[in-house]
Amino acid sequence: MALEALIFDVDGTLANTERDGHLVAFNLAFEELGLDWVWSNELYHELLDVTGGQLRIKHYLKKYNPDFTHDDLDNFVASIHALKTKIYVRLMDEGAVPLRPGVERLFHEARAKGLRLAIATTTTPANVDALIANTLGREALDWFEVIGAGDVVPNLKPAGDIYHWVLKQMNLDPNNAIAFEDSHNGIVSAADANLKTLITINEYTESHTFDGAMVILNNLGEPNKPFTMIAGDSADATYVNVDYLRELHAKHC
Ligand code: XBP
Ligand code: MG
Repeated sequence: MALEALIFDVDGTLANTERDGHLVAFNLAFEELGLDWVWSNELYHELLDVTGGQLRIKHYLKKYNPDFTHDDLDNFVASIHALKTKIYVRLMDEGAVPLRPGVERLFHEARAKGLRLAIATTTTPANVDALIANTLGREALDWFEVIGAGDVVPNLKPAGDIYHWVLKQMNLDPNNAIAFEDSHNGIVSAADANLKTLITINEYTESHTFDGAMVILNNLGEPNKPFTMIAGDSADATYVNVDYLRELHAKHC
């Protein structure tokens, strides 16, 4: 089985968007709407167990603010979330969040070597556009054969729906691809679609379990800034490049 494609999660994998983008945007939206809800970094860490912004707000209300009531909660939460998305896009336009180490380098090399690229995320499509356009340039959106985001599928991660959807759009056998994820929910989702996964952890996910991961790294690394391997076979590589991915793929897929 040859390696043909790389499928990337977005939040926490391409960039640390949760802390510097989503969390900031949620709090600004609450403030703008006159709500006295303030999510601390610690609270957000817990709330991240629930994927999808609207479901996360509902989870927050149920668990941490049970006295709050509203006649039409679904619409109210949808309106908060719409404002949060607007604010998030503005933050990205202001250049709030850079890509994580190695991400841009790997995209360029993978493209040069003919690998197919795709995205599989539970975030809102406008957020993906804003991150990519503001870090790599708007034309980089065309680097991805498929961008699977948000509610194109009924169930968000950890359900496998989004990875199944992306594989179907690409007419791709999971054995010919690698997924890139940062979280437990992410790897569970990818595994449901029979994809092997490379994990780069971050501050919110370093204590997660990643059963079945090919390798767990602190980040993808750069030639002058090696990755730290947290779990996985030792390798000669010090940063993730296409040769290293082919080696991992041959071993695991
Ligand atoms: C991302 C998410 C999203 C974002 C917020 O998970 O769970 O909900 O936190 O974006 P993953 P929205 O990295 O696994 O894709 O508010 O647009 O949902
Ligand atoms: Mg993620």
